[in-house]
Amino acid sequence: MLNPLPGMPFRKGLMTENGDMFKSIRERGYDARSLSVSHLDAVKEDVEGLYRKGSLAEELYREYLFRFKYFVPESFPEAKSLIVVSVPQPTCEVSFNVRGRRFRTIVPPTYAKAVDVDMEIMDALERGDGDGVRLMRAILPHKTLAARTGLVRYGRNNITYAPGCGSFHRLTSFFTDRELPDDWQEARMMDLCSDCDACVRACPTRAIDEDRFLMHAERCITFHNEMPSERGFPDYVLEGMHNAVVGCMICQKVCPANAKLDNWMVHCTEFDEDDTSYLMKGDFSGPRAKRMAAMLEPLGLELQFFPRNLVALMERAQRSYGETFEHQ
Ligand code: B12
Ligand code: SF4
Ligand code: SF4
Repeated sequence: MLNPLPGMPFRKGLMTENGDMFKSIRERGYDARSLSVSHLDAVKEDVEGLYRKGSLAEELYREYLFRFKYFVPESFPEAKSLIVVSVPQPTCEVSFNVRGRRFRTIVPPTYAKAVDVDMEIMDALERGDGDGVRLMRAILPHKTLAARTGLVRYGRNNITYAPGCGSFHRLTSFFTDRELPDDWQEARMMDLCSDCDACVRACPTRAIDEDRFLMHAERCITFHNEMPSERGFPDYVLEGMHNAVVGCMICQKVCPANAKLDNWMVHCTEFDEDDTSYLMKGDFSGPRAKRMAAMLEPLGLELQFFPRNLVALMERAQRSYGETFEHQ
């Protein structure tokens, strides 16, 4: 899910009369906060301190967390602040076709259009600033930054929640040469979680722990279905647990803070019989692979998730619903 934009150049801002950098962001229904780069060591300690204590699984750290860069980029020594942005996103419905039947499933919020969203935010920030602001995407733990600025609060499921869109939002962060308000504060949990344990009970792999706030991310279905297909699933990820082409929505679906968002879904893509059978075969050599990868990319999907994730979903659907494939 780390999706840096390699080589993204600095971009010059546009001139406008309005100096409010976040105005254009908020007009789009997004929200943003800022913090001083002087907190980067503390952000590092928030994550690395847990690693040193042995609370983060080695594999999780190796796959995702070692990549964070908790310093002002060498190529951007003028960076003074960090901006963290929350972008509401719906669930994406996708359909596959098998033997004359349509199989409907989902891609959870935040996978689709990651690169487009970052570009759009940079444009909006430039427009809002109106005075040649410089921006560079930050390779940092966005939830930590967002919670540490009060932009979001953590749920017990370790996902963050923003006002108005619950957990259905993507996070992204940028370095900037602007001196912006320093919103630094303690990370907080949602009030609702004090009397609730719905996600703890619902998580099928027991990744969310009753006794400690930090989840066991290495047990999360998402951790396994984001890995290359040839890895398969561990014994405790059972057939009936799969519920999305990638990721998992169970702990967000049961959450009362998302009650009004459960049906926030847009239809994104349909794969015809030919495409579906290509994905199910899992032989991605040859020129067709490139075309298929391009078709998957806007959804945030990768060829390496196939055929494993689709096979697992279809097996579940067949078992639960017979041959109808009317899933989700
Ligand atoms: C690694 C990673 C994963 C891993 C590990 C998940 C995890 N919980 O860390 C896996 C592959 C499992 C994963 C799964 C998912 N991910 Co992910 N993932 C990331 C990534 C790359 C880094 C996350 C990270 O920093 N983890 C390290 C841990 C230590 O950080 P943390 O979870 O924030 O933990 C903090 C708290 O526990 C806090 N803390 C400790 N004790 C206490 C006590 C209290 C009371 C409080 C308040 C806080 C607190 O301290 C920790 C450090 O700050 C980010 C992208 C990015 N660049 O940030 C996306 C990201 C976090 N993922 C995201 C999403 C959407 C998901 C999924 C929901 C996708 C899906 N539908 O399946 C699932 C959710 C699983 C879950 N229940 O968390 C979004 C989250 C958006 C949001 N609304 O919050 C992100 C930000 C991607 C994005 N650009 O939007 N992900
Ligand atoms: S399900 Fe309950 S405990 Fe879990 S995040 Fe939502 S409100 Fe908090
Ligand atoms: S995303 Fe699924 S597997 Fe991961 S913690 Fe939530 S319910 Fe558990």
